[in-house]
Amino acid sequence: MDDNVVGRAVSRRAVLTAGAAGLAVPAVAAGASLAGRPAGAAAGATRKVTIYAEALPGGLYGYGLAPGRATVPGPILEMWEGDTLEITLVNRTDQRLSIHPHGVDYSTDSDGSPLNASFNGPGETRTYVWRSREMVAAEGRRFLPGSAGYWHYHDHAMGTEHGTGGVAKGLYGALIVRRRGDLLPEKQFTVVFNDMLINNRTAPDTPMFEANLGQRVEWIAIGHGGTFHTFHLHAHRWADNRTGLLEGPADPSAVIDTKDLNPGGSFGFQVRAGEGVGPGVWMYHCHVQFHSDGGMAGLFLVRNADGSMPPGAEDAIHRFHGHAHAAHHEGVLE
Ligand SMILES: [Cu+2]
Repeated sequence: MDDNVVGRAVSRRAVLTAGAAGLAVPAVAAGASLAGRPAGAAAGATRKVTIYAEALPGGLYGYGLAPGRATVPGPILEMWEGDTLEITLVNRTDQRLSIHPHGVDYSTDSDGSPLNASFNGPGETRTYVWRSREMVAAEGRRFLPGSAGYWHYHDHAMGTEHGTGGVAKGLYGALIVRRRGDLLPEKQFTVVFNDMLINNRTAPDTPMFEANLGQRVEWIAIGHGGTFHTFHLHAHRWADNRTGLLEGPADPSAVIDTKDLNPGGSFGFQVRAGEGVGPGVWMYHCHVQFHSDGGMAGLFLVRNADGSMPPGAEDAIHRFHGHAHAAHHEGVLE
């Protein structure tokens, strides 16, 4: 029964967090049963998930958890450290494509690369197996790291041997491997800096993420494309470690509000929305100035604790939408 609970929770979280819109995750219900599990109780479990790759309007492609539900970015996939995720990828496109993970273990046939003949031909279904492991003490006072982390997955076969075409067009998403005992968020946002785009969109059409004051929100930041970036979130800070949370008063992690976000890289963190600063409309953006001016910016709306709009928020959102992101508007309109 426990395995079913966890399996269902994983897929529900993935379903409910799919897409660029930053939808709410009722993780309190799903998470409570997970958080209460004895450490290690479910280690070694195998979960199965089916993912559909589909063409989307505008020349984009996306991954989804049901036919007709593909999004950019794809669904947030989560696993407990020590568990295995068995992914059946259904290719509903006329293109060669795959799914290739970062941060977990896999055999060459689950590599997702044409090099290893590991991809779905047009219309094909193929299974990929991702394994994770817990940290273990090894000889020589060494610790072999576990798999826990904020990782990501992406196509590695469309367009080129490296999936450059698929990544450019939206075949990417977040992969979270959690360590037992990790705090679970109430909301999750995936932000992908992909060349000069955020989630393949440009301001003011970038996602506006929303939370109520005090909610525990998790950001997963991923870099793609051929350009280097810096991710910045206004008015919030996090610890530069695995979780973004200080482990205690002696935790030596630097506390930051900006972090490099480069192709292939990823990180994540949790903050309480508006903690110490209150509700309001806060920007997230690339801090390379010509990138933010060019449209690499979006909004984090922190509502009042009761969900109502704080003073000035409507005006700020309106200003953002009327903003002069001139270069990009011209590009979009052409
Ligand atoms: Cu940038």
